[in-house]
Amino acid sequence: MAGHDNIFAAPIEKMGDFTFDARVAEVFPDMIQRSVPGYSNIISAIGMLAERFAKPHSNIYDLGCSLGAATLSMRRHIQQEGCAIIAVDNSSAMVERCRLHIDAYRSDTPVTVIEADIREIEITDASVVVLNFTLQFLSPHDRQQLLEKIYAGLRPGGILILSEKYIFEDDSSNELLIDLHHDFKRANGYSELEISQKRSAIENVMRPDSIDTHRERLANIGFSSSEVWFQCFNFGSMFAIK
Ligand code: GEK
Repeated sequence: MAGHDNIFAAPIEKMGDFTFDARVAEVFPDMIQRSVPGYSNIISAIGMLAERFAKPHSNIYDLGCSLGAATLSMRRHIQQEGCAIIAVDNSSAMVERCRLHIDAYRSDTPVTVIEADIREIEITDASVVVLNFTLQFLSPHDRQQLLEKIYAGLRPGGILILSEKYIFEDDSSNELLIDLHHDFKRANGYSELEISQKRSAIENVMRPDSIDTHRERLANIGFSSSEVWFQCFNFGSMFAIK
């Protein structure tokens, strides 16, 4: 069963880079709830957006699905017939547990959980694509390529839901929003040591973009519109429509 996240609670002598291993997968629901402001609201709204945008006989992708929270929310909401959800993650620990969550209930909308790198998979005939806090783990070059592939695989009128941690160009605003995020973590029971050790571990594997960078990149790729529909501190979610 899922546990309490105390991965960074004790002093760590040599800080390795953060990886999505079995230890992380085990505590992931607790970790993401206590670390990402608005996570549950975003998951619920992904279901609502999928209900609105899913088209009959189309594919729905959840890229970097972790334990499948967005997939489960979409599966609950989608009413169109013939939709297929494809959930992808390259962490075997996540995929193994994700399959257990998906298989716990039956539904009319089939879900396939694939262990793969999202940079390698094909995206075809999609009406909805979700990148819920995943794009930020790729290099800038790979972000661009993945978004181009998603655009090419989306049907006209299809939606990309893109949730990310942001940086802000104005230094003092950026620091304030980071501080508020750390207050949020403290309020959720993380200690100073946990906050600073997690920050060091994640800094090498996650380099956030600004909202402007996201919007410009999406427009340059060809998306007809994009908008931030949720933001809390330095975390948020956008949609982009083809
Ligand atoms: C949620 N969307 O709960 N290929 C496949 N998966 C990847 C790759 C890659 N190249 N890089 C990272 N991942 C989820 C939360 S977590 C966000 C997403 C976080 C996977 C990685 O294994 C992890 O499961 C996920 O992306 C990021 O709605 O932990 O901050």
